[in-house]
Amino acid sequence: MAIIKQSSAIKPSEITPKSVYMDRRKFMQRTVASSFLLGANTMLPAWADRLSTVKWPDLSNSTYSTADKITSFEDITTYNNFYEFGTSKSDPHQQAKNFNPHPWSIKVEGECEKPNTYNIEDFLKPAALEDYIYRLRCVEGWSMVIPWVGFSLAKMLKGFKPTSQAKYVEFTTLLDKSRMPGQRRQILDWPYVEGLRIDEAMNVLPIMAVGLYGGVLPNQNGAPIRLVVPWKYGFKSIKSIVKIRFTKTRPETTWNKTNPHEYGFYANVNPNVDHPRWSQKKERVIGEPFWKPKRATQMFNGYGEQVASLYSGMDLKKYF
Ligand SMILES: Nc1nc2c(c(=O)[nH]1)N[C@H]1C(S)=C(S)[C@@H](COP(=O)(O)O)O[C@H]1N2
Ligand SMILES: [Mo]
Repeated sequence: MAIIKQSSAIKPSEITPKSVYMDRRKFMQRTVASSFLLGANTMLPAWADRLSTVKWPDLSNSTYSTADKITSFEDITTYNNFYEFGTSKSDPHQQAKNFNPHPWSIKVEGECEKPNTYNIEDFLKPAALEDYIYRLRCVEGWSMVIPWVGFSLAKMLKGFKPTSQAKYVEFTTLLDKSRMPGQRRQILDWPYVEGLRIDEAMNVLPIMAVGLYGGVLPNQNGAPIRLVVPWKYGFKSIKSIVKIRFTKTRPETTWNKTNPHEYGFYANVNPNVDHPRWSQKKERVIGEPFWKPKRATQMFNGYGEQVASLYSGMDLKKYF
């Protein structure tokens, strides 16, 4: 494990992260989304040299946000899992530096009335964007608290008018080994694919995230758009999505295919169901000093009130 730095409880509005620097040209390429909202012509000169100063406007805080202490910007952006950019925690922030996520479109297909290829700008309606402070609990036994900027997955999906045949929804990450160097090695069966049951996807909690700490989404966190499902282990929260498909049958998902014994399709955070190789009862909170005791992992990552009913009558040891 990497050495963990202590985090500080700073509000998103107060932070001025200093770690991400990009040259002006790259910066402009990758911030089409925010230029679109902020009005590039007047705003650009003032903030063009630092990604950190780009802020999404007028964000209200989601009622589902946790009040727990937020992890530092530095830990959130330097301790990542993103195998398309390398397998160690420090790889993505190094290897994703030059990734250009603009222009970006999402292909929507399958069981819906409005299949199409949508530009990411189509979804960036200022009124729909909110701050969502969610704890990300990785299956590896650690967690961090991330102030996402995003919008409701359910609202997005409803816009595509899924048919009654749509029982699941599948998400796919970009496949491009020239831009995602980790894909040159067969570590996983690329592209990375994840999926949800349609009722899970339509729950109030999942979001499509387009930013964090009030700014645009850093490449290493899944730019320009990624899923966040707060009651499931982190691997369900798929990054850099280029395709959404409504299906009749359960999608074949990457980690479940890779090792079905260790990674179930549901992957609900559950302290009572151990991973075959370790306990899931506790988690190390990234940024906490080493001497602090681990945190007790919460059932459904603390979101039982919103999601327990999705699984009533299901044996969660069998459907892990
Ligand atoms: N495409 C893709 N999405 C991914 C991953 C990945 O390797 N590739 N890693 C997952 C895992 S295991 C975790 S814990 C989270 C980490 O998100 P973060 O780096 O933004 O904290 O992303 C998830 N989404
Ligand atoms: Mo993870």
